[in-house]
Amino acid sequence: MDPTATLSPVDDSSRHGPLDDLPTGFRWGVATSAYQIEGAVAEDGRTPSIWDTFCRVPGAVAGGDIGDAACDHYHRMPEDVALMRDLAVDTYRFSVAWPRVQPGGRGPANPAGLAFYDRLVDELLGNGIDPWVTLYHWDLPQELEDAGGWPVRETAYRFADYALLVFDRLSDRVRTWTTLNEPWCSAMLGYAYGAHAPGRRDFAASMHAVHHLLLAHGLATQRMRAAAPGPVDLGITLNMGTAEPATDSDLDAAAARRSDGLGTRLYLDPLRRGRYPADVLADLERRGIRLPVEPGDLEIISAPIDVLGVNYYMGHLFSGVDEDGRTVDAAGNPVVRAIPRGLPRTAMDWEIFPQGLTDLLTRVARDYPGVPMVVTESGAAFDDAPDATGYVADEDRTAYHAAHIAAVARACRDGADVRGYFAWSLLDNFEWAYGYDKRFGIVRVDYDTQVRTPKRSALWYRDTIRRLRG
Ligand code: IFM
Repeated sequence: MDPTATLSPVDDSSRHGPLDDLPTGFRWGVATSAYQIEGAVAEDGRTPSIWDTFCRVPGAVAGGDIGDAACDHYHRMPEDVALMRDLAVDTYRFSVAWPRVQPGGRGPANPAGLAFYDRLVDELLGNGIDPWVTLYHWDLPQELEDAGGWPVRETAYRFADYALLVFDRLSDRVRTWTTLNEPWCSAMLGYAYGAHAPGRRDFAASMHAVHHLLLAHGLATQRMRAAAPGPVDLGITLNMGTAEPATDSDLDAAAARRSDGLGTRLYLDPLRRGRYPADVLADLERRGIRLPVEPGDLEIISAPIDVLGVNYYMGHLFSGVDEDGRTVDAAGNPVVRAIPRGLPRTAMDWEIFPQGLTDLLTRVARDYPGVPMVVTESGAAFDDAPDATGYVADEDRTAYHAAHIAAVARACRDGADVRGYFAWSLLDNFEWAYGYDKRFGIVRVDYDTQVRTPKRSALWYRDTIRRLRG
């Protein structure tokens, strides 16, 4: 199929509910991250990140996949920007690779590394696309992990220095800055569960990482605000879901509270209220863990932000009882078990629950008012079946985006201030520990040839954007 062909517009109003409630000026974007697409890991002075190291650990990543080439975006950037222009998106959310810009995580900027992002920003602006920078999407310089990583306070100060190097170079052209992407993943998947780089399994260390990630955000935010040459929008992106009790039992209510506490309130409370949630601190205390908070930290962490990025993929019901009827696990901690709703699932085995996005956005608007939100990631992996030309008629992914955009519109109707939706992801890419097998892109990447082919979801997204823009 000719990928430039116009599809007949999908009638969202009958299929998924009205989109009229999306506000004027709503941003339509696509998102990626550096390690997942760039490749060129040893070029122009870039040094290894924790993901370069982790990928070499036998069994850490499915299929032994590595990010050395990824989507070769580093060499194909103008082609990828042209693709975005053809898809009619107005915003591109990308991340900057710390070890490309500041090899080793300390000292001066690497001019060749910064120059890549300089060219990217110019290319975007030249094509009428607004650049949206994420400063950290999980690629910590390996040297900083060797010095202790996020569980160590010093890493927060190193991040603030790095942030300023990028900000000084790009803030004359970039208005919107996200400090961290999904600090929950950095802390929990990286330091508690060992599923992501650096692959540690130490719950206490992960809680220290939470505090230092938030401190890093606050320090960088303060310094960027002070250095801003003009108006800027500063913020952070959190991955959040919904957590509801599976039944009205006290045990299930406690399980939902614990999940919500560690997944959402542990981040939003200090960021927006300047304090950690008392129930979470008490739970941690019972496990002998204290957050390493020093005087003044919470004022820094709660520095005002201009936008909150929301990444949503799923919502859960929780039970406080395991399959065998136990209420505490082998380590003596209360059971927190996700209970399936019986909904259709993506290739990640994640339940598809668009209403959860409405619920999440309205909840955040209610409990943490005063800051606009943008859905900085929403998307799904499916087992794509390309035709002979590489085209994927991904009705499943198209329906996923349509349903989640409609969910955003419902949240806006219910009073949430949501100002954009970014599809995750522009391209099929390196899906971390799942390797290249899980494809989230609205554009297919043939990893043998690096040919990009817009899927049906991309064409639908383009047509929807054009139609809603009027
Ligand atoms: O691919 C990731 C992305 O890097 C962060 N948010 C979730 C996506 C899908 O797992």
